[in-house]
Amino acid sequence: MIMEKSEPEPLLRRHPTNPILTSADWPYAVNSVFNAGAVRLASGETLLLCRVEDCSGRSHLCAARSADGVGDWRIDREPTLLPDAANHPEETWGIEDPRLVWLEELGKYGVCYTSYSESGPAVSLALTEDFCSFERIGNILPPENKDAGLLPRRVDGRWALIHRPVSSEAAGHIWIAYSPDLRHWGDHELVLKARRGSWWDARKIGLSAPPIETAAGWLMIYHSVRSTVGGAVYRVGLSLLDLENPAKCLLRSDEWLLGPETAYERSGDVGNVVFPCGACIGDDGDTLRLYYGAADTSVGLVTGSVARLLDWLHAHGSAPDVGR
Ligand code: BMA
Repeated sequence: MIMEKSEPEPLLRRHPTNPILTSADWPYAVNSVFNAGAVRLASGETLLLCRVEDCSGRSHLCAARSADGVGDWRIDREPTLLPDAANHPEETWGIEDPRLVWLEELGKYGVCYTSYSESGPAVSLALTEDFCSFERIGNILPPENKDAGLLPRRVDGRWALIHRPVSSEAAGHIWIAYSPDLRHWGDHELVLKARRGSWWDARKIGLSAPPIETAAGWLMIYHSVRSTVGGAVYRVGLSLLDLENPAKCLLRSDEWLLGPETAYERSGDVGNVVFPCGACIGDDGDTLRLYYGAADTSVGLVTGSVARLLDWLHAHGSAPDVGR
């Protein structure tokens, strides 16, 4: 007898209207729209700050707003935040991959982004109240570093920033830094190492959306870059950081949660890439909307439940190797 293969409810479900945003939706000519940061505004609307690659190959950021975070996007008619190479030479080759957080203490949103300098990618920070005007704090970590995101509140009196420097062996691990004022960063600590060998998250990993605060700890969604003879494959997994000491990783997932499967994830400007930069939580406090760049070409959306993700991580995760 042939047994039917049962399909359990996936932990992350692709939205049926995926990809939810593409270059065809844009009010001005662009090559591609992907790797969007996400935040819920006070009005309840969802704002995506998308990485938009123009037809010169350089990227800028452009905001799109929607009542339900799924459709009817209102897209800024012009770029929202352009590189400012005259005042910030580290932005010469564009600005990319924003991660957004609401900083309650300041009454402002923090926007961490990659500034693409002639010396390589670096981490920059800007603040905004409305995603119309921005106060650039500028380059906060030098090249080569990217995949940075702030925690939304101070931990033990200091701001905390997740980031991903690249070492001389071309390995990329996830680190944390602290600051009294968002400008001066130090006390760097290694949080999570890329695994080695055939693991899904071998060699290079980096933050996806900024960590989500839960009673169990900071839920940190992260991406991996696996090198294969056919090119790199970008996938997404989970980790959990200690609430009061986020440098301490409690658990990491042994398996990936999301990988390229659909046509729009498998092929595009850079195929085999799912690359989330932003997540929003619904009014129920549990529904997760995770926005990701698909093949460096469009924006996809997957939904899930924070409680289910945590249960899964506890059942299928392991304590990380803490070797420095
Ligand atoms: C990473 C970043 C992302 C990009 C990904 C796949 O290194 O540059 O912006 O989506 O590569 O090309």
